[in-house]
Amino acid sequence: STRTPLMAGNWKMNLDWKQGLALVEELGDHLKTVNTDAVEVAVLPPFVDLRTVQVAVEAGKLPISYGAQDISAHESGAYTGEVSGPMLAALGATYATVGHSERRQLHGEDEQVTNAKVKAAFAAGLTPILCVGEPLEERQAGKHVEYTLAQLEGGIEGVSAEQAAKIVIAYEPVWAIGTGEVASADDAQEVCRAIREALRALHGDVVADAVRVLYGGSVKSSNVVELMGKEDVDGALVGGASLKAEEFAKIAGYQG
Ligand code: G2H
Repeated sequence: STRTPLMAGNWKMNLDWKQGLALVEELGDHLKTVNTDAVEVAVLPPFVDLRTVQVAVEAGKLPISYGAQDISAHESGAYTGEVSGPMLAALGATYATVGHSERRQLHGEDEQVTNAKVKAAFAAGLTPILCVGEPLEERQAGKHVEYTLAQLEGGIEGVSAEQAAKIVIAYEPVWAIGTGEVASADDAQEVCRAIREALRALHGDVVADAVRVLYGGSVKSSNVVELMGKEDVDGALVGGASLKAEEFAKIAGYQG
């Protein structure tokens, strides 16, 4: 396909700014052996690390894009503790992660909030990485595709075709997150394909063929090649394995 693969490292609530700086610099070193024209590498640090990452990336001209793990649904004002899209854009961020299952499960973010955050990201010129994926019960009931597509459709409701063409979707089955249990490459392909076909039905071929659909959930250098061999898997959202520079660079360099 013509889609440039994206490997995005979700640091979650790990690494203070000094540790984050060390990781980004080390990652930059390891990426010297990776063809970064053929794969985009991104990190998603905690908010308080973003300024440090910006300075390190600019100073070292590192082939790393970056973004946030969350974004406020609001543009500015009396929203104590929140961080806005314009603030992230001012840091040179490319991405804002929206609707990660940990936000949905642990912070009560529903479909409406997720949709508002997707729109807030676009309004600030950021690319949302919209996370979707089913819990174990839905998978066991054979409802994983239906459940995931409902999250997708709720998440992008009211988004224009022009915006939709830029979005990144991350399929993360909840039962595969941080558990060491990776979905099989065929399972990932099944849902990533269904996501692309749903986008095709909603917004047509141009959008469907442009959007990058990532797989997330216990991705490592040992399973990334098989996942990336699937037609509709355009990259990975990597948690635990993105905290080690050498391992994450190996994931980015999966093409050898
Ligand atoms: C899924 C993933 C990254 P991990 O949450 O978002 O984390 O790779 O640790 O399963």
